[in-house]
Amino acid sequence: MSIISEISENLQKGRLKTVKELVNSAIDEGIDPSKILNDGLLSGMNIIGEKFKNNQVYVPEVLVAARAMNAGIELLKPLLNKEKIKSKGRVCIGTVQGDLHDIGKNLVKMMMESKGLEVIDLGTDVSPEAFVNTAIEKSCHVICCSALLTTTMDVMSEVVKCAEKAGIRDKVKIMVGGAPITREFCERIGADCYTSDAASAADAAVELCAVQ
Ligand code: B1M
Repeated sequence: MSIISEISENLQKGRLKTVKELVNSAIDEGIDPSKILNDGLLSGMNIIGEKFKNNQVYVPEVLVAARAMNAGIELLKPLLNKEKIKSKGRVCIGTVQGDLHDIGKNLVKMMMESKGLEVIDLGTDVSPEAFVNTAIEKSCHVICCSALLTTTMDVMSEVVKCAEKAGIRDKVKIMVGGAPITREFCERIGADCYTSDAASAADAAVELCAVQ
Protein backbone atom coordinates (compact mmCIF):
# COMPACT_ATOMS: atom_id res chain seq x y z
CA MET A 1 0.00 0.00 0.00
CA SER A 2 1.34 3.49 -0.83
CA ILE A 3 1.99 5.93 1.98
CA ILE A 4 -0.80 8.14 0.61
CA SER A 5 -3.32 5.28 0.84
CA GLU A 6 -2.04 4.51 4.34
CA ILE A 7 -2.73 8.12 5.36
CA SER A 8 -6.28 7.83 4.02
CA GLU A 9 -6.87 4.44 5.71
CA ASN A 10 -5.52 5.55 9.10
CA LEU A 11 -7.42 8.83 8.96
CA GLN A 12 -10.63 6.87 8.45
CA LYS A 13 -9.80 4.87 11.58
CA GLY A 14 -9.14 8.11 13.49
CA ARG A 15 -5.53 7.15 14.28
CA LEU A 16 -4.19 10.63 14.90
CA LYS A 17 -0.67 9.60 15.97
CA THR A 18 -0.19 7.28 12.98
CA VAL A 19 -1.58 9.89 10.58
CA LYS A 20 0.93 12.42 11.91
CA GLU A 21 3.79 9.94 11.57
CA LEU A 22 2.75 9.04 8.02
CA VAL A 23 2.33 12.67 6.97
CA ASN A 24 5.80 13.43 8.35
CA SER A 25 7.25 10.46 6.47
CA ALA A 26 5.51 11.54 3.26
CA ILE A 27 6.96 15.04 3.67
CA ASP A 28 10.43 13.53 4.27
CA GLU A 29 10.03 11.43 1.11
CA GLY A 30 9.51 14.68 -0.80
CA ILE A 31 5.90 14.00 -1.79
CA ASP A 32 4.09 17.15 -2.93
CA PRO A 33 2.19 18.58 0.11
CA SER A 34 -0.89 19.21 -2.09
CA LYS A 35 -0.91 15.51 -3.00
CA ILE A 36 -0.67 14.51 0.67
CA LEU A 37 -3.57 16.87 1.40
CA ASN A 38 -5.84 15.95 -1.53
CA ASP A 39 -5.14 12.25 -2.11
CA GLY A 40 -4.40 11.30 1.51
CA LEU A 41 -6.25 13.46 4.03
CA LEU A 42 -9.17 14.85 1.98
CA SER A 43 -9.81 11.60 0.17
CA GLY A 44 -9.96 9.73 3.51
CA MET A 45 -12.35 12.33 4.90
CA ASN A 46 -14.58 12.02 1.82
CA ILE A 47 -14.88 8.27 2.36
CA ILE A 48 -15.86 8.87 6.00
CA GLY A 49 -18.39 11.45 4.75
CA GLU A 50 -20.03 8.88 2.47
CA LYS A 51 -20.10 6.28 5.25
CA PHE A 52 -21.62 8.86 7.62
CA LYS A 53 -24.29 9.55 5.00
CA ASN A 54 -25.08 5.85 4.71
CA ASN A 55 -25.12 5.35 8.49
CA GLN A 56 -22.11 3.06 8.29
CA VAL A 57 -20.25 5.27 10.79
CA TYR A 58 -21.55 7.75 13.38
CA VAL A 59 -20.61 11.14 14.86
CA PRO A 60 -17.80 9.87 17.16
CA GLU A 61 -16.01 8.15 14.25
CA VAL A 62 -16.41 11.28 12.13
CA LEU A 63 -15.01 13.40 14.96
CA VAL A 64 -11.89 11.31 15.48
CA ALA A 65 -11.31 11.25 11.73
CA ALA A 66 -11.71 15.04 11.62
CA ARG A 67 -9.23 15.37 14.49
CA ALA A 68 -6.71 13.22 12.65
CA MET A 69 -7.28 15.26 9.50
CA ASN A 70 -6.69 18.55 11.31
CA ALA A 71 -3.49 17.18 12.87
CA GLY A 72 -2.25 16.23 9.39
CA ILE A 73 -3.20 19.62 8.00
CA GLU A 74 -1.26 21.36 10.80
CA LEU A 75 1.90 19.58 9.64
CA LEU A 76 1.32 20.57 6.01
CA LYS A 77 0.44 24.20 6.73
CA PRO A 78 3.98 25.62 6.78
CA LEU A 79 4.73 23.90 3.48
CA LEU A 80 1.54 25.05 1.80
CA ASN A 81 2.11 28.56 3.14
CA LYS A 82 5.72 28.66 1.95
CA GLU A 83 5.06 30.89 -1.02
CA LYS A 84 3.49 33.53 1.22
CA ILE A 85 4.67 37.00 0.27
CA LYS A 86 3.34 40.48 0.96
CA SER A 87 -0.37 40.86 1.69
CA LYS A 88 -2.53 40.99 -1.44
CA GLY A 89 -5.62 42.05 0.48
CA ARG A 90 -7.61 41.46 3.65
CA VAL A 91 -10.58 39.14 4.06
CA CYS A 92 -12.62 37.83 6.96
CA ILE A 93 -13.88 34.27 6.97
CA GLY A 94 -16.24 32.23 9.10
CA THR A 95 -18.78 29.44 9.17
CA VAL A 96 -22.25 30.94 9.39
CA GLN A 97 -24.47 31.10 12.44
CA GLY A 98 -25.80 27.73 13.61
CA ASP A 99 -23.09 25.80 11.79
CA LEU A 100 -20.09 24.27 13.54
CA HIS A 101 -18.35 22.61 10.58
CA ASP A 102 -14.93 24.17 10.20
CA ILE A 103 -12.67 21.77 8.32
CA GLY A 104 -13.51 23.19 4.89
CA LYS A 105 -13.42 26.75 6.18
CA ASN A 106 -9.97 26.15 7.68
CA LEU A 107 -8.75 24.78 4.37
CA VAL A 108 -10.06 27.81 2.51
CA LYS A 109 -8.33 30.04 5.06
CA MET A 110 -5.06 28.15 4.65
CA MET A 111 -5.18 28.35 0.85
CA MET A 112 -5.96 32.07 1.02
CA GLU A 113 -3.02 32.66 3.35
CA SER A 114 -0.80 30.68 1.04
CA LYS A 115 -1.80 33.09 -1.76
CA GLY A 116 -0.64 36.05 0.30
CA LEU A 117 -3.97 37.25 1.66
CA GLU A 118 -4.42 38.48 5.23
CA VAL A 119 -7.20 36.36 6.70
CA ILE A 120 -9.22 37.23 9.81
CA ASP A 121 -10.74 33.98 11.07
CA LEU A 122 -14.04 34.49 12.90
CA GLY A 123 -14.44 30.79 13.62
CA THR A 124 -17.77 29.00 13.51
CA ASP A 125 -21.37 29.99 14.36
CA VAL A 126 -20.73 33.53 13.09
CA SER A 127 -23.67 35.95 13.02
CA PRO A 128 -24.31 38.22 9.99
CA GLU A 129 -23.58 41.23 12.22
CA ALA A 130 -20.19 39.79 13.26
CA PHE A 131 -19.17 39.34 9.60
CA VAL A 132 -20.25 42.87 8.69
CA ASN A 133 -18.85 44.59 11.81
CA THR A 134 -15.49 42.92 11.26
CA ALA A 135 -15.48 43.97 7.60
CA ILE A 136 -16.10 47.58 8.70
CA GLU A 137 -13.66 47.63 11.63
CA LYS A 138 -10.83 45.87 9.81
CA SER A 139 -11.48 47.32 6.32
CA CYS A 140 -11.85 43.90 4.69
CA HIS A 141 -12.09 43.67 0.92
CA VAL A 142 -14.01 40.41 1.06
CA ILE A 143 -16.38 38.63 3.47
CA CYS A 144 -16.08 34.84 3.07
CA CYS A 145 -18.94 32.69 4.34
CA SER A 146 -18.87 28.91 4.60
CA ALA A 147 -21.88 26.66 5.33
CA LEU A 148 -22.23 22.89 5.39
CA LEU A 149 -25.85 22.53 6.39
CA THR A 150 -28.91 23.16 4.25
CA THR A 151 -30.48 24.56 7.42
CA THR A 152 -27.80 27.26 7.79
CA MET A 153 -27.07 28.28 4.21
CA ASP A 154 -29.81 30.92 4.27
CA VAL A 155 -27.80 32.86 6.87
CA MET A 156 -25.65 33.89 3.89
CA SER A 157 -28.59 35.81 2.52
CA GLU A 158 -28.78 37.63 5.88
CA VAL A 159 -25.10 38.55 5.58
CA VAL A 160 -25.82 40.20 2.21
CA LYS A 161 -28.80 42.09 3.67
CA CYS A 162 -26.82 43.12 6.74
CA ALA A 163 -24.01 44.52 4.54
CA GLU A 164 -26.61 46.47 2.53
CA LYS A 165 -28.19 47.82 5.71
CA ALA A 166 -24.79 48.91 7.04
CA GLY A 167 -24.14 50.79 3.78
CA ILE A 168 -20.99 48.84 2.86
CA ARG A 169 -22.37 46.66 0.07
CA ASP A 170 -20.53 48.62 -2.65
CA LYS A 171 -17.26 48.48 -0.67
CA VAL A 172 -17.09 44.79 0.17
CA LYS A 173 -17.42 41.63 -1.91
CA ILE A 174 -19.20 38.61 -0.48
CA MET A 175 -17.98 35.11 -1.29
CA VAL A 176 -19.91 31.96 -0.43
CA GLY A 177 -19.05 28.28 -0.42
CA GLY A 178 -19.51 24.91 1.25
CA ALA A 179 -21.01 21.58 0.22
CA PRO A 180 -24.69 22.65 -0.20
CA ILE A 181 -23.92 25.97 -1.91
CA THR A 182 -24.27 26.43 -5.68
CA ARG A 183 -23.63 29.22 -8.15
CA GLU A 184 -27.36 29.56 -8.63
CA PHE A 185 -27.83 30.03 -4.85
CA CYS A 186 -25.05 32.61 -4.80
CA GLU A 187 -26.76 34.61 -7.56
CA ARG A 188 -30.19 34.26 -5.96
CA ILE A 189 -29.08 35.79 -2.64
CA GLY A 190 -27.09 38.56 -4.32
CA ALA A 191 -23.62 37.43 -3.20
CA ASP A 192 -20.67 38.14 -5.52
CA CYS A 193 -18.80 34.89 -5.90
CA TYR A 194 -19.19 31.14 -5.45
CA THR A 195 -16.40 28.58 -5.71
CA SER A 196 -16.62 24.87 -5.07
CA ASP A 197 -13.22 24.24 -3.51
CA ALA A 198 -10.58 25.85 -1.35
CA ALA A 199 -7.98 26.41 -4.06
CA SER A 200 -10.37 28.22 -6.41
CA ALA A 201 -11.75 30.19 -3.44
CA ALA A 202 -8.25 31.50 -2.79
CA ASP A 203 -7.72 32.43 -6.46
CA ALA A 204 -11.10 34.18 -6.59
CA ALA A 205 -10.41 36.13 -3.38
CA VAL A 206 -7.09 37.39 -4.74
CA GLU A 207 -8.90 38.60 -7.88
CA LEU A 208 -11.66 40.27 -5.87
CA CYS A 209 -9.09 42.06 -3.68
CA ALA A 210 -7.20 43.24 -6.78
CA VAL A 211 -10.23 44.97 -8.30
CA GLN A 212 -11.21 46.83 -5.10
CO1 B1M B 1 -21.73 17.06 9.78
N1 B1M B 1 -23.00 17.02 8.30
N2 B1M B 1 -23.20 17.38 11.04
N3 B1M B 1 -20.38 16.94 11.15
N4 B1M B 1 -20.56 16.46 8.44
C1 B1M B 1 -22.44 16.92 6.96
C2 B1M B 1 -22.21 18.30 6.37
C3 B1M B 1 -23.58 16.11 6.20
C4 B1M B 1 -23.61 16.37 4.69
C5 B1M B 1 -23.40 14.62 6.53
C6 B1M B 1 -24.45 13.75 5.86
O1 B1M B 1 -25.55 13.62 6.36
N5 B1M B 1 -24.14 13.20 4.73
C7 B1M B 1 -24.86 16.60 6.96
C8 B1M B 1 -25.56 17.83 6.38
C9 B1M B 1 -26.85 17.47 5.68
C10 B1M B 1 -27.54 18.67 5.17
O2 B1M B 1 -27.53 19.73 5.69
N6 B1M B 1 -28.20 18.46 4.06
C11 B1M B 1 -24.31 16.85 8.36
C12 B1M B 1 -25.08 16.90 9.53
C13 B1M B 1 -26.57 16.58 9.35
C14 B1M B 1 -24.54 17.21 10.80
C15 B1M B 1 -25.28 17.31 12.13
C16 B1M B 1 -26.65 18.02 12.08
C17 B1M B 1 -25.36 15.86 12.66
C18 B1M B 1 -26.14 15.70 13.92
O3 B1M B 1 -25.78 16.21 14.94
N7 B1M B 1 -27.23 14.97 13.78
C19 B1M B 1 -24.28 18.09 13.01
C20 B1M B 1 -24.48 19.63 12.90
C21 B1M B 1 -23.65 20.40 13.89
C22 B1M B 1 -23.68 21.88 13.57
O4 B1M B 1 -22.94 22.34 12.72
N8 B1M B 1 -24.57 22.63 14.23
C23 B1M B 1 -22.99 17.69 12.37
C24 B1M B 1 -21.81 17.56 13.06
C25 B1M B 1 -20.62 17.17 12.51
C26 B1M B 1 -19.34 16.89 13.31
C27 B1M B 1 -19.16 17.81 14.52
C28 B1M B 1 -19.41 15.45 13.77
C29 B1M B 1 -18.24 17.02 12.20
C30 B1M B 1 -17.67 18.47 12.05
C31 B1M B 1 -16.27 18.61 12.63
C32 B1M B 1 -15.67 19.94 12.24
O5 B1M B 1 -15.93 20.52 11.20
N9 B1M B 1 -14.81 20.42 13.13
C33 B1M B 1 -19.05 16.73 10.93
C34 B1M B 1 -18.47 16.36 9.69
C35 B1M B 1 -16.97 16.14 9.69
C36 B1M B 1 -19.26 16.18 8.53
C37 B1M B 1 -18.83 15.59 7.16
C38 B1M B 1 -18.70 14.08 7.34
C39 B1M B 1 -17.53 16.10 6.57
C40 B1M B 1 -17.49 17.62 6.41
C41 B1M B 1 -16.07 18.01 6.07
O6 B1M B 1 -15.34 18.47 6.90
N10 B1M B 1 -15.69 17.72 4.80
C42 B1M B 1 -20.05 16.01 6.23
C43 B1M B 1 -20.32 15.00 5.12
C44 B1M B 1 -19.61 15.39 3.83
O7 B1M B 1 -19.41 16.56 3.54
N11 B1M B 1 -19.32 14.43 3.04
C45 B1M B 1 -21.09 16.35 7.20
C46 B1M B 1 -14.33 17.96 4.32
C47 B1M B 1 -14.22 19.46 3.95
C48 B1M B 1 -12.80 19.69 3.45
O8 B1M B 1 -15.14 19.71 2.91
O9 B1M B 1 -16.39 21.46 4.29
O10 B1M B 1 -17.27 20.71 2.01
P1 B1M B 1 -16.14 21.00 2.92
O11 B1M B 1 -15.24 22.14 2.27
C49 B1M B 1 -14.81 22.09 0.92
C50 B1M B 1 -15.76 22.82 -0.05
O12 B1M B 1 -17.12 22.75 0.33
C51 B1M B 1 -15.20 24.20 -0.12
O13 B1M B 1 -13.80 24.03 0.09
C52 B1M B 1 -13.53 22.90 0.92
C53 B1M B 1 -12.32 22.12 0.40
O14 B1M B 1 -12.09 22.22 -0.94
N12 B1M B 1 -15.64 25.26 0.79
C54 B1M B 1 -15.65 26.55 0.38
C55 B1M B 1 -16.01 25.22 2.09
N13 B1M B 1 -16.27 26.45 2.52
C56 B1M B 1 -16.05 27.30 1.50
C57 B1M B 1 -16.13 28.69 1.41
C58 B1M B 1 -15.83 29.30 0.19
C59 B1M B 1 -15.46 28.53 -0.91
C60 B1M B 1 -15.35 27.15 -0.84
O15 B1M B 1 -15.88 30.63 -0.01
C61 B1M B 1 -16.06 31.49 1.08
